[in-house]
Amino acid sequence: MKSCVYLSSPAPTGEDRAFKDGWNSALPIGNGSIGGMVYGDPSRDILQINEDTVWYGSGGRNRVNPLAKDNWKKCRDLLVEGRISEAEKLCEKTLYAIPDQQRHYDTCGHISLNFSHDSYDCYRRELDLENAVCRVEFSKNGKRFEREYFVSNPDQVIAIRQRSIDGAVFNAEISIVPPREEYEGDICEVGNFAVVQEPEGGCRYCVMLAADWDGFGWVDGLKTNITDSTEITVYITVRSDFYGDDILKWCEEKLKTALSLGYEGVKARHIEDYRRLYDRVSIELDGEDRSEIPTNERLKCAESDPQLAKLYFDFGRYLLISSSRPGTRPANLQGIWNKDLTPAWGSKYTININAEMNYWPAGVCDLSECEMPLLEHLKTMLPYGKKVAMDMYGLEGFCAHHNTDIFGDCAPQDWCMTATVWPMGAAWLCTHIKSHYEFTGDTEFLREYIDILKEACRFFTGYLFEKDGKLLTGPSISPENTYIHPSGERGSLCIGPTMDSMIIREIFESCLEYSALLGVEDELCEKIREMLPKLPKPTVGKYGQIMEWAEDYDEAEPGHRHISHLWGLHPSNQLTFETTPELMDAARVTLERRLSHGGGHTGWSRAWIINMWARLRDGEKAVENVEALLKRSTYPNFFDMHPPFQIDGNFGGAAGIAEMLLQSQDGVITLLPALPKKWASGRVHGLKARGNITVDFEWNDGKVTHAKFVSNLGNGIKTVLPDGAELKLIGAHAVCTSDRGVSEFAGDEGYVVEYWVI
Ligand code: FUC
Repeated sequence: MKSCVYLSSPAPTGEDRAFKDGWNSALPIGNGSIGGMVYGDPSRDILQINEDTVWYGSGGRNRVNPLAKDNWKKCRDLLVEGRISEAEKLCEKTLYAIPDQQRHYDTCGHISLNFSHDSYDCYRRELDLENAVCRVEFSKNGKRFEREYFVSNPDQVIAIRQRSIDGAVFNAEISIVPPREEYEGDICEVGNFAVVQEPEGGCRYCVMLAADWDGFGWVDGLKTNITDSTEITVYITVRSDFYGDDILKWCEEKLKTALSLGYEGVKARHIEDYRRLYDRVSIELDGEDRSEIPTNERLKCAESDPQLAKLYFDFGRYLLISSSRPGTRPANLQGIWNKDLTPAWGSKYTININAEMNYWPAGVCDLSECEMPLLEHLKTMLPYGKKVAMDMYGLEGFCAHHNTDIFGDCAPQDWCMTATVWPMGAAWLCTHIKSHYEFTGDTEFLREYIDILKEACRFFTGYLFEKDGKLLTGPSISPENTYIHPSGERGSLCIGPTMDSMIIREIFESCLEYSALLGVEDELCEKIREMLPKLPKPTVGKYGQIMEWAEDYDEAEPGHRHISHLWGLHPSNQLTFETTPELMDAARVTLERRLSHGGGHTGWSRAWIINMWARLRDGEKAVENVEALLKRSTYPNFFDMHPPFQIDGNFGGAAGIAEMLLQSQDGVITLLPALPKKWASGRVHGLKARGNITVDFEWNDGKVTHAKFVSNLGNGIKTVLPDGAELKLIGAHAVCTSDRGVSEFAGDEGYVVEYWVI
């Protein structure tokens, strides 16, 4: 079944809606760096454009509050004494950064495409996820027209072609529309361009356009006019001087190459490049084919349409490949797609869940190279994070708070008591060093990143403090919740929230494991080894829940969207049925409690919940939340709705769907850990398990009938073989079977374990 988002009308392009809700019906295209939103109107079309380095202002600012160093421990002492409001007042005055805002992501404006197609019928618009091409079809007076749009990674251009299928002629007027009033515009050898300067010392960027046509055409300022044509092709490119390029020369070269390759040449290279990544994985869930119903209509009946989950999964992979490629900036809160000059939350990187969630599908979907921008960003952050640790806390090591921007700013963001002072951002990001390594097994990568991990650990060796024999963080928060103190006071600032200890445990343990593996053990490891036993373990509270804070406080908002204290369940594996069964029960109570109070009301929160139910091996609850994500938190263009649009839910949802089909977080590859009855039969090809193991399998009536595991690096494979499995081994041998029924295999690089259940 073809994987495509299909809509039966264009996105509204009228002045009052185009850059408001109309945008949520436009379809995203991108190559990791350059992005476009396709409205697809036959007559007055819009392509809204972005480039991943076009951010407002410049970097290198030191926003740390100069009073912080002398006061953060006073805040801590007040919290220990239970003097919460005094602690929060002191925090506001001394720990909040000045100014409070990091830099934000911007739009590059749009391309307006006016055609002589004022009346039309037989309209269809689709985003073909298999080829990353957006296609619009319509008829005028019985003559058929087709328009295609894509963004090429090898050639760094947006390509748009409109052609008449029946040889009818049309006119077109195509204009570059910069987002700001001030710009330099001109014509050049290949076409025309606009250069815009971002305010406050920000980057300069160029939007350049070249067109190819039959008929008659001329360029006039930012406008290209074409008459009596049967086929026109438009190439657009965008480049900022973030990388220090001569942007006009760069753009001209890209457009010249595209013009000389021609539309079919550029398209063939684009599809080959894209499919190299996309075709690695596929999932099929058997069921009725509803692909001829517009996708936005199908969303309304999500509970009877398992194919939508497959489409959501494919769309998530499409978005990752289209917004994050080696060498680009990481996908931000909106990936690369943003229509605003002042976007929600700055469309930057919120690192108390959102930016990390963007990369949850990378490993399992065999797209680990698309995760590199996030990991590379740690290198950008490191010098700033070390300065923040020193200037704000007087400590060595790497510290970031709950946001970062393209320049790697690590100082606190916003003046917001529930979010701002949380020194865990770098640490959470560093857990991606572990997950990236687990999926790829790439020790060279680990060697390159171990020092960053160590710097994040080093910060906590100085920062943690001992209370009643436990090492705690503070002043911190449990993102972004508020507790009720036994005195009746409400507070957010606290000491020792559960998530902090879980994250620190993870980076400490990784640091020890990888230092030993790489032979780079040092004094820091010694220190960590002493400290680890004193890190608090998760505790069960009065409702049978995992406690969110160091004390069993009630939550002011029991249905809060953040479920930070289940971080150990997902994304981490500190809670498992095998090692901590009583905590798994408590995790279930925690989740039920959140949901019964209205949890999951934002798209990303719902997506996290899917992953958590999958880890709790409850397929019915997981699918209920997949359906809720589709029905309540998805825009017509399939973008995740926070609201407004935020891409994390798309990525978290895709990861959750994979998590329902395959898990490997505890070293054992489990097939169908959380399969709902509705997904009774299907097939998976190419998902990755930790250890760099490629997995294919098929199931029928909820039971695996065939599975194949390829150990790409020769790492051990552990899995439970179903009763009656007929085994075939290539280059492999069985090592042992444990009392839990886990069979273990070993072999040469690329060895294969395959079985059938007849
Ligand atoms: C966190 C969340 C919000 C939103 C923002 C970008 O602060 O609590 O819901 O996703 O990030």
